[in-house]
Amino acid sequence: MLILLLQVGCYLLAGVGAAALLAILIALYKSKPYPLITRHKDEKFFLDTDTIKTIEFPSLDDSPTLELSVIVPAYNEEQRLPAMLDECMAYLAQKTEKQPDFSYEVIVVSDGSSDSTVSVALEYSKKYGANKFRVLELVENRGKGGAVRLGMLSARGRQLLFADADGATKFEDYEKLAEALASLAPEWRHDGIAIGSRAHLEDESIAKRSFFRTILMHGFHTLVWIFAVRSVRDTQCGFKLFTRATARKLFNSLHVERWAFDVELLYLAERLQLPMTEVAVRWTEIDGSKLSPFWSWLQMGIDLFMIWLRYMVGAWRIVASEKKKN
Ligand SMILES: Nc1nc2c(ncn2[C@@H]2O[C@H](COP(=O)(O)OP(=O)(O)O)[C@@H](O)[C@H]2O)c(=O)[nH]1
Ligand SMILES: [Mg+2]
Repeated sequence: MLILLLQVGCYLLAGVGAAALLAILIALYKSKPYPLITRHKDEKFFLDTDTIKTIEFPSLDDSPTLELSVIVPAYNEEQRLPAMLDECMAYLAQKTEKQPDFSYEVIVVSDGSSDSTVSVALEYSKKYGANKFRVLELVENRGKGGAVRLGMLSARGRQLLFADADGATKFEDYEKLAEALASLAPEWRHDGIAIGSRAHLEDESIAKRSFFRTILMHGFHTLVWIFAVRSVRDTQCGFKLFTRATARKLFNSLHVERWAFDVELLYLAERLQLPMTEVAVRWTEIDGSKLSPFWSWLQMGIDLFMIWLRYMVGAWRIVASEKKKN
């Protein structure tokens, strides 16, 4: 009886192993070396709320015409978005008062939301005008990475920041990121990334979190370290600032559109040896996260492994480094 059970166990294990291997091989076989960035026709335009006309977004390849673009990915964020936008717009207006040559835009990217995220955002566009505030409505959900990318590709700034819709980071801390970025890259043609970081809050957050979430967090950090990024302690903070030159390189090379996109971005930055620095930011955990603790972490773990494997075997390549060779 025991032997029979052992035999069944071995077959089962071998079956699962073979299925996993097959899945990996299929994933490798189906990978395209460079990302295919799809953009529906309607996703190329924004509504000018003054003239009620649709206007085509500019391209990240164009020369910049503003100082700062803020990209806010938003998926079903009708509840959390207003507080974040109020804080952000108030800060930016105040900054312009002190520094009249500072110019900015905010782009809310609705990631195929099914609630009233788009109409909430359009109210802001009406209030502030489409020069300062634009809404990019994706017709189909891509995941946070996909939404951030399309926002970046439509932006006009010399610097580009992405910031989560829940306002977890104190927006004012952009100031610290901008200072850090300026010391890495004096102008937009130079490369540089300033990464908002919650690493200094780790002990505090462990005290508040459940044991299970703490284990998941350490497991995730370890996987990131093994497979992808070694020089950044907090890869996941939704507050990162790029120069335009760096945004062009990274967002045209990015493959992952789901949660692990931050890790791929930083992995690419390490491979391309782009200057980057982590900057401590103030952070408040906001209720309503859409990351389910277990399944999202599992998906991210698999994504991390696949990022490593695909680049290792050359199934994925870096657009920017190919360009450099030519
Ligand atoms: N869950 C989810 N969030 C998305 C998606 N696309 C963009 N986002 C945005 O990603 C940001 C972070 O989401 P959040 O649920 O607060 O995640 P957490 O703070 O990492 O726990 C928010 O601005 C979301 O609106 C998507 O497909 N799913
Ligand atoms: Mg959040």
